Amino acid sequence: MSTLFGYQWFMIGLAFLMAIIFIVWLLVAAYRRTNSNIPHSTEWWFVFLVLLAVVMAFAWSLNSQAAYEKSIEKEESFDKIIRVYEYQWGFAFINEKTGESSRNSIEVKPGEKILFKLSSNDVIHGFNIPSVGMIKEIEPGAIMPVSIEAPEKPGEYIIQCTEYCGIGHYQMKAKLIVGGEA
Ligand SMILES: [Cu+2]
Repeated sequence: MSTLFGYQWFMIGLAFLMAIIFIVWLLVAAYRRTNSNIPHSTEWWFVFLVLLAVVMAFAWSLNSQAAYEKSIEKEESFDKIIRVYEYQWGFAFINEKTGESSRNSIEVKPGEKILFKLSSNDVIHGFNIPSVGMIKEIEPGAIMPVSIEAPEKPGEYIIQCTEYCGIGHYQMKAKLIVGGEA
């Protein structure tokens, strides 16, 4: 997390430095143009732009690398990462680490931190777990990450679609089964 901040400051600093160099260079060029007959070369513009592009590309790659590492680190802090495919009309769950899959029910442990990666196979669906205050709309073609903390009390909790998605909408429900030891 702190590394990302570091890179961001690095980039801001770099942008400032480049801006200052650019302004000084413009002033020098303007001074030369008005005060002497030294031929003004356009090659320096080109060199400067290439240099700027290289430096910015380098900074950008550092920054995206840091963002990538941060996202991995963030995912590792979850107890479970579950891909959720919503379709007309139901829910399919796949555990990203173990490959375990289930339909219309998902088993978790009390208090577990769960990252759901939601997607829709067809139309707009909703993803609602009233017991944990989760409600999200999912459009086809996107993967939407949402996280919950499983209820502490073992039992069955409802997961349901909250966007009207056709004739089967009212039966589009799944169970969040909380059981076992945390
Ligand atoms: Cu639906």
